[in-house]
This record gives sequence, structure tokens and C-alpha cells, in this order.
Amino acid sequence: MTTIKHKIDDAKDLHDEPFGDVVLRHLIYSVGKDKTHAEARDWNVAVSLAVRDRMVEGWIDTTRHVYARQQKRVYYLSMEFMIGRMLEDNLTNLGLLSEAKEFIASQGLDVETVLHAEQDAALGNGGLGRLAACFMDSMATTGVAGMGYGIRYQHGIFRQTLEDGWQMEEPEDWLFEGNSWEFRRPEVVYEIGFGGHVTHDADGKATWTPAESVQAVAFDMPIAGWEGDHVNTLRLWSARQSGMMNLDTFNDGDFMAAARQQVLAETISKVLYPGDHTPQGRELRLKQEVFFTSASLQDMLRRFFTNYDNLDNLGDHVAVQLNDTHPAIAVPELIRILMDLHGYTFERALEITRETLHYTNHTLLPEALEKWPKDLFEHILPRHLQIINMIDGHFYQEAMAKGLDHHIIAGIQVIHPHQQDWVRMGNLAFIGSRKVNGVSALHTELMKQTVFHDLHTMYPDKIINQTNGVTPRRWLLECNPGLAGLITEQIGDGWIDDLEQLQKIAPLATDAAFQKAYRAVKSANKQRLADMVQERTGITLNTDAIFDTQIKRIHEYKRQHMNIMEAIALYNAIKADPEGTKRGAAWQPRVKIFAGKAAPSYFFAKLIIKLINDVAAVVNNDPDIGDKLKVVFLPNYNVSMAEVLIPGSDLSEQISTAGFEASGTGNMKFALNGALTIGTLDGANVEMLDHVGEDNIFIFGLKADEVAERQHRRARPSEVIKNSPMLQQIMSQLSDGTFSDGETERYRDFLTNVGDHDYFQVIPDFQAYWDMQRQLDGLYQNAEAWFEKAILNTARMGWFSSDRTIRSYADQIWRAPHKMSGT
Ligand code: D6G
Repeated sequence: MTTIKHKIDDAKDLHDEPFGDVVLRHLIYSVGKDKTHAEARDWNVAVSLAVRDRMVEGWIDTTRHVYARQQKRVYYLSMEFMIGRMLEDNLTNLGLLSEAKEFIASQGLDVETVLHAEQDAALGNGGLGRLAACFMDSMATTGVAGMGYGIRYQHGIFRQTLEDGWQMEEPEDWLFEGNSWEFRRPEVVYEIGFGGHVTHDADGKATWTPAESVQAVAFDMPIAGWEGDHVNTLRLWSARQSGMMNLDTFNDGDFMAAARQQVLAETISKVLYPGDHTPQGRELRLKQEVFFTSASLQDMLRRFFTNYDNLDNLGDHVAVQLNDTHPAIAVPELIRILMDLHGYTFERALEITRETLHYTNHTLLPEALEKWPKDLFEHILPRHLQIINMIDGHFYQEAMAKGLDHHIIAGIQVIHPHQQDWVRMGNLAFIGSRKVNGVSALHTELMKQTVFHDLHTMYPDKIINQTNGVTPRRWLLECNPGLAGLITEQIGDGWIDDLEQLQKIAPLATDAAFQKAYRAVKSANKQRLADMVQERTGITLNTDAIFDTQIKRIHEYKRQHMNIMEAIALYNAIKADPEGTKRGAAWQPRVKIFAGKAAPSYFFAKLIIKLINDVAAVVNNDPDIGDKLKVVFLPNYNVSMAEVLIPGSDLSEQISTAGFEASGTGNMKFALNGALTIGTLDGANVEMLDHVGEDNIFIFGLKADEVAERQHRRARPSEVIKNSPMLQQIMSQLSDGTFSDGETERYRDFLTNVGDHDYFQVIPDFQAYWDMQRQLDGLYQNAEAWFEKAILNTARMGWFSSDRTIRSYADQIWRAPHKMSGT
């Protein structure tokens, strides 16, 4: 029999083949086409399979080593993995990018077309999912034995199109063309139960008999770290019917009934975040969470038992990270497995769980803290609800022993003992975890002061900060080859997995030759961005303008509406003084670029998109304005689009209401690529200020405590508007139809929101924002000063590598070894 060892040696022989030969072999034997008939996508698959072959060797090797060394494993459970395209990532990490490009070109093909003929895997909403993807890259790079667990959604986040400036949603279908990276593992399959009833025997041992069950089937993707030697796994679960279709029903002609069970089961992994405005939608979302969490825990324990024979010391060998509360059901699920399947007492099961699980909080917004109706829980998860009641009982005793007041305890239990209506997942995750982390210093501090104040008093050592980071492979090396090349020329390529080495370019910030080269790279990236805008919107951009970019989910707290209001103000100012004679300086040309999706049911966010497009229609077609101002909304923002937008921007908009953006990671990507930041003291902007220095970042506006104070006393925006002719003009234009073809009702909700309540403090921050923008206009006209700051941003952003974040999680939370921990 051939052992795995032999297989790897065989593979090594294969890998002595020139890369191009392997691609051609795959084109013929895996894709089944010859050169004359192959299309770009066929070539993409052939190249992907060729690089995948090389990854598999490291993958099997890593798997073997981790087992042999019994290395502590880390499981990252996340409802979202926003991985985007993988081909360039994998070619880069395996060191095959130039060879692949040369080969593709030698076949007379366009390199970009072939490399990009891969659908983005958009299995997430935004930052949280992209963070999970960066963490996968960094766990592999730093040698953490990490495994990502999530859902293999058939349809990722919707495709956004515009109709008359309004967002439309269309289903996305990334799997239609297949996924070259995945390996189906039909032998790795688990039953996930829902509903039913629980019985207890004479000894109190519980038996849960679910009313229905579905199967979770594993699909694995190898995730190679930098230089490809350590390869981890992203395991995504797909749902299928438990048991086979009833053939009798089918043969009796009732095809629909026969198919029904199958359809219902498969619905679980059908779409990312199904609408939750119906009871059925809510039930489906909860089932998705249980589905992937339970499958992941079962899989992790199956693997654990290949090395150990009991679960007493689970937390010494395994660390589980819950990315937000979506997998918080892991707390009662792990306790259930320990108690009901392995005979542990409740107390011991809770202890083991609290040694194993860790929870990352991503939001302080009360409405975003997940909670489920208790009735729904009872219906779907009767045994878990019993366990949650046990957790609450135990927690009550713990809290009393620590001297907490009865009312305070009621407020932080999983289920409020008197209201009995909701299962509060944040409290559940907190109480069941060993460590709870925030994602930036400010966010962690605010967690302690606000949402988790009382829980923090009880467990003062539980909350810990881990500031987010971004992978420098995707977010510098791959998306900005010009800048990456320039840096490597100066300081070598050690920065790629040791990003703080970028500091070595700081002394070059004022060096004329280096500045010139850096500017040339920025110009080329701006041209690439302008080409994309031209192709997708038909708008021609002047690349001498400041490219001012805000890309992220559309949300009131992120304040795209403040940005577009500033565009209106600038438009008005240019109209009133076209040559800038009155103000005494010519206008600095500016392009305002927006991209991002609004949640389908979030009307106000959709109205902001419409407003951006309405303003664009007026401004871009006004001959008085010309190139001085352009407004662009790029539809269907995704990871691949960000890879063009970020290197091509001069200015990064990070203008959330202070206290509302937990961290941000877009802010880091822009600064790393040499865009200057205009931003509030919010999320990781605060730490970026510390690192790049106050001369090199442009901070304005209310601070988190000032925002909280204004919100608390319900301060009205009218006082500010009364004294601001600029704001008055904008408000009256929004009500007189200037930007809405004379329609006066379109922005009524907008005006009420901003003009009457302004919870997100657009009005009090507006003047400071405007002033800072004009200061940046002036600075941009002094190219030397601007680029000195841009270079210093690149040089000083090294700390924001997700490699640093992951090492810190490994040391401080997971207690897991990595390449630099010396274990
Ligand atoms: C991943 C990597 C592959 C390994 C497989 C099974 O697909 O090399 O053989 O996992 O590993 P366990 O799930 O049995 O640990």
C-alpha cells in the first residue's frame, strides 16, 4: 500500500516539472480542453490547479507535523470569510507569481484577464469577514496550527446594481463556475439536530431527541502562509439532507413532497444572512449558526480524540475563537457534548468550556448585539435552553458571591430572570469564555465602560485588547506591486513577513529621488483606478485631482452622508467663486469616490446611495465645475475592487461618529499604501495617530465622550445650523429639489434625520470636517510635503500587520505556539 509519505515523494517528482507544463497538463486532463478552445476561465482553472498541486504538499506536511508534535490547535469560528480571489494570493505565497505570469504571457494571453477570471468568494458582509480572511493568511504565515470554520454559502453577499441611482440587489452565484481551491470531504459529515424533546433518566442524565436533523459536509480549502511551507485549512460546511430522498413518494408521483426535505435541508447553507424580517427567516439564521458551530465542535473533538483519550484538559490543547456572537451557541453546545455525551458534571463541563472558548466583540451598537426570542430557542434548541438556564443559575451564585446586586445580575444574565423574553448572545459568549477581546484600544476601553461594564466588574481579567491588523501580502505586496517593488529595492523583502521593517524607509521620506519614484507609483495606481472608473461608470477622471475615497458598508455611523454633504458644500463654493479669486486660491481639483453596499432592509442607507448618485449627476454634468469636482459611486464593491481603489487613492475617509467604529481595517490598508487619512478619533484611527504621528494624519471632530454627552442630552442640531449659512444652503437644496429633479419629497427623511435628530452628529462635526478638507487641499498643492507624509504613513504602519495581531492572540489568548514563540 502506498503511504502518504510515498505520495508526497511522488508529488515532489511531479513538482520538478516546469510550472507551465503542469498548467498545460491540467488544461488538458483536468479541464478537458486544448489550447485552441480554452477560454480565460479555463486557463485560470488550469493555473489554479497547478499551484494547488504545490500547496497540497505543504498541506499534508503541515497536517502531519501538527499531529506528530501535538501542537496546540486554534479554531477560528466565523460566520463570514471574505476571502475574495485566491489565485494571486496563492501564487504569491508560493513564490510562483512571476513564473506564472511569464507562462501565461508566453501563451499569447492577457495576464490580468486570466488571473482575474475567478469569482470573488464574498462570503461575508465587510470588515468582520475580511478580518477573518486576513487572520487565516497570518495564522499560516506565523505557523499557528489554525483552522477556520464557516459556512460554504451557495450565494454570498448580493450583487449590487444601480437603477436610477437606487441600489438593487441580485443574487450572487460564485459557485456556478466551480471553486478550484476546494476539496470535498464526503467522509467528514456530522448530524445537526433541531427541535424535539429532552428526557432525563433516574440519575438526571439528559437525552435530547431532535425532531429533525441535517448533515454538515466538509469542504476544505488550503491556506498557504508566506513562502508556502505552513499550510492551514479553511473548512466550510455545506448542508445536505439527512438520509435519502423517499423514493416511494417520488415513484408515487409526488415529486414536490419528495424534494421538499432536501430543499429545506439545503436551505441552511444556501444564502449568507437570509432576511430576518419574517419568523421563518429568523429561524433559518439561528439554524445556520447552530449548524456550523455544532459541526465545527464535533469535528474538533473527533480530531482531539485521535491524540487524547479524555476531554479533561481540552483547553490545554485546543483554543476556540468565536468571531462575534454568531457562533456563541458553542457555549451550551460544548457543555451539552461534555455532559450528555461524555458524562461530565455541569460544573466541570462549564469549567472546561471556559478554558477553551474565547470571544471577540465587534460592536458596541446595542441593536447589533445579537439576541434571540426565547420561544424560538425553546422550539429549535430545547436542550441548549436548559443548559443556558443552568449557566444562569450558576452565574447567579458566582455573582452573588462577588457581592453584585440582584438587579445588576438580572441585567447581565443570559436571560433576564423577570422579563424572560430574550436569549442574549453577547452575555452568553462573555460568561462562557476564558478571554473576551475588543478590536482596538478605544473599543476595548468602551466595552469595559458600556456594554460589558457589569460583567467586567465581575471578571476584571477577562477583557483584553487585540487591535486588528491586515495582511501585508494581499494589502501591499499583491495589490500594489509598484510600491512593493520600490520598497524591496530599498530595504530588501524582509518586510513581507516582518512589516515593522518598513520603518527603514522613513529616512527616505524627504529624499528627492525616492519621493519621485514613490509619486510615480502613486500616479500609475491612480491611472489604474481611473481606468476602472471609466470602464464601469463612463466617467473620465483627471488624475491630477485628489482621489478622495470612502469604501465600506453604507451606514449612518460611518457617515457617508457627511462626506456627500461636504461635496455639496464644495460644489456650492466653486459655483459661487469658480476661479477661487474671492478665497484667494484656485480650487484644488478633487474626485470623491464612494463604494459600498447597504443592507437590503436599511432604507436610510439606500437613500444615502441615491443621494450620492443624485449629487454626482448634477456635479459631474455642470460645465462651471469641470474637473474641479467629480463624484463617483462604483457599484458592487468587493475585495477585488478594493485592491484597485486602495493603492490608487490619495485620501482615506475614516469619518465615523467617534465611539461607533470598533476598529476598522480599511483605514490601515489605505495608510499602508500611502493615502493620508482624514478621520475622527475612533476605532484604530486612535492608534494610527500614535504610530504615524499627529503631523501625518488629519483628525477632526467630536471625541467619543463628547458624542456620548451630546447623545445623552439629546442635543439638537438646529443651534449649529442656525449659525451656518453653508449647512443652511445644503438643507434647502435638499428640500427644494436641486439634486432631485425638482422633486421636493425625496430627501424628506434625510432632512428629518440629520436636521432634527442627528444621532450620529453630522451637523456638529461638519465645520471641522470642511476646514480639515480645505487644509488638505492646500497641502496637496505642495507635493513634497504631501508625499513626505504619505511615505511616513507607509513607513510607520508596520505594527498594523495582522501577523502582529495573530502573534498577540496566540501569546495572550490562545497560549498557542507560533514560529517566533520558541516552543
Ligand atoms: C485537511 C488537510 C488534509 C488532511 C485533512 C484531514 O483537508 O491534509 O488530510 O484535513 O485532517 P483531519 O480533519 O483528519 O485532521
